[in-house]
Amino acid sequence: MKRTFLYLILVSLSGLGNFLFAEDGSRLWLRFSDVTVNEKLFSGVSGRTDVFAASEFAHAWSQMTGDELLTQKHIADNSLIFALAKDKVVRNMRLSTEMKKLGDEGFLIRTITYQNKKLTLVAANTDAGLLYGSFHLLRMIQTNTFSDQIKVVEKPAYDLRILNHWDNLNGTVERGYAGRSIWKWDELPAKLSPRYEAYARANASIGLNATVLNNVNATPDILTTEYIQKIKALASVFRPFNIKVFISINFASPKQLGRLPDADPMRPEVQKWWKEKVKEIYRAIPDFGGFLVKANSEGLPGPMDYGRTHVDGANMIADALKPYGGLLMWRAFVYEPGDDRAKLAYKEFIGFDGKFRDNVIIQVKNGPIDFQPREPFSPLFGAMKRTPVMPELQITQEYLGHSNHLVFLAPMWEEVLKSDTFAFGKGSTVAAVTDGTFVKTKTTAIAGVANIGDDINWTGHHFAQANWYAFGRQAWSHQITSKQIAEEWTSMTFDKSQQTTKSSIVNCQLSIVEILLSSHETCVNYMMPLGLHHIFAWDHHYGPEPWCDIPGARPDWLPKYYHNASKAGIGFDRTDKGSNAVSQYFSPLREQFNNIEACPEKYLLWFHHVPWSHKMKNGRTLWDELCYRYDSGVQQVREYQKLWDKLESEIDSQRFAEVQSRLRIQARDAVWWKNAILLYFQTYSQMPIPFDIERPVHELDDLKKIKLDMKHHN
Ligand code: BDP
Repeated sequence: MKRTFLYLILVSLSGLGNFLFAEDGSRLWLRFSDVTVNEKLFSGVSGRTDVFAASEFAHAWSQMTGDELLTQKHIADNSLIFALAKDKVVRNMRLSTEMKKLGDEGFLIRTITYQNKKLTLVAANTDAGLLYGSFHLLRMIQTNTFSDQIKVVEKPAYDLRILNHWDNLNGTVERGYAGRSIWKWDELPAKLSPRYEAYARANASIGLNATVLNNVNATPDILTTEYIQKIKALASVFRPFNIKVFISINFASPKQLGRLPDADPMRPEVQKWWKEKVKEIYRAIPDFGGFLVKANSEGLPGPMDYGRTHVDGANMIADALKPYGGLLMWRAFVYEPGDDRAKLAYKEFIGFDGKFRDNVIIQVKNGPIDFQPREPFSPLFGAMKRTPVMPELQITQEYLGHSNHLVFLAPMWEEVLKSDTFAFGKGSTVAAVTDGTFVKTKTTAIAGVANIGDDINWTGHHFAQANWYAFGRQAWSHQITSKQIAEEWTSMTFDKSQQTTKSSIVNCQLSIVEILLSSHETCVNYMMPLGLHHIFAWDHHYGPEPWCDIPGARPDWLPKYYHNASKAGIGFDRTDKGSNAVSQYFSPLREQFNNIEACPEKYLLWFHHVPWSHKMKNGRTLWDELCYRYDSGVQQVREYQKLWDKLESEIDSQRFAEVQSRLRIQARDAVWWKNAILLYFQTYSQMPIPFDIERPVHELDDLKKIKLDMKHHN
């Protein structure tokens, strides 16, 4: 990485651009032309003017002001900048320990007074740091937090902040709800869609620095010479934005592509095949990131097909990547049948702790099952004490209403990252056991499964952009609050779409933030409160199907496995009297989860099978509480509809109408969920729905007949 040092100087601001853009959501949160810059401007870029950060800043600047950003080349009176560059203020800073601590991607932004002028300085050790610093400064301007007293020092929590695309080479996207893949494989490498650069810019603006281009359910084709050329073309677009490219690979590739008899990791020809393939990739893309592997999971091939272990398979590929500094991300999403599914990944991997090469990192989903609306954290976090582990979050809303429901996921991820594992005593949060604080590793990382497609607004629902944004911000800083993220995103995304007064903009933004911050809990309430999980419709996971029964299906793919409803009660007994999944957690959590009185109610039915008449902390019976939770989920969505409708005059008509229409779907779906779940479970509880709650408007038998045509949901 090039060592560099740059400072951007804003003495004051002037000018106002007036560009007209369609309000179709395509500009994401980078709506620079809508920024009101209301002071007088003098700006300069000094140091190396060829720095990419400077051109990105200039790009935004010209949209904000309608003016070109002045660089030292253009400024008639550039003596100030030259003098500053030579001045001891800057020289001292260059050498300061503070600068050293910034590492490769950190930056500082500071107001200094120089020759009686207030200047804003962005400084970093590398081009990448400057890029992040410049976007941070832009964000301050966008969110009206720019001042003449800035003192910001930032560096990222994780080394690698990665989007995982589940994009197939045929252009479809697994669990994608925003159109087709943005990667136009047929056109690559010759034709580069302008979307690639826009994608890279958006990622850089929120601190993301890596991408896995293709689905974890990978086909061997991605490793053909033809595809390597296509990947190379994408990598060249992303490189200036400091984004490293990774791909998912299929473990059986040596057999299928290389025509070897098998893909046994102990077979020398197999090892050689991987070495050659990796060499070919690095010849084309010297800064290639590495591979992501889903092996022996959901029918995919892996080392266990040959009586080998995950360690054998991972280390073999890691050895091929090692000479080039490549990283191998190996997924722990495995659940060979045989025990409570929530225990399987831990059981499989815990014995491998400390046995992987140092360029292997284990990718663990946030919860032990599968990206449910709410899960306790996976017990693998903290348990692997000598192995790098990276959290995998799901940005795409597979289990949270696809792109029809407005659900802001930052609070869910914040809950996970801030959960205490107690692995190294109090304070060993999921964040701290994965960011290098407790487990010393060469590389730390966090991944989010992308929700991006080729829809004009990128993510299907306009508000789903907030989840892409939030993932980037939390990957950069796991200490940032959901509230701060919601406020930032809202003020960058819904700024001055209409010519309204300042106070109406503020009110509008307050309403949006209010919706965002409560929306995850709302969704949990109308889908799966109190620790319920996986009671979704078969396969597409949209809508309720707690009664689902597919003859011959794996039991742990069916809702009944998880809810266990009977006349006696409901929930999965994972206590020491049941599957004993609680034993995979550290004390005092395992005792807490094990004890029905101490277990947090949000996880009650995750860990316990509970009688319908069980007394909740608020004095209600479990059955009544369930009814009220579902009902409050419905009421909350209705509230969002009202809040949104009130904003009509504040929001551009296109985005207003599109969100309004999806809120209607969400409200109907919430009623559907409530009716389906309560009517179905009532056949077991045989208790009345509390009389102050709105009555169901469906018949259970009709709800059971619903089979969705998922074309409408993709
Ligand atoms: C599940 C999805 C499936 C993915 C799998 C995975 O339903 O489409 O392939 O996870 O993460 O959530 O591998």
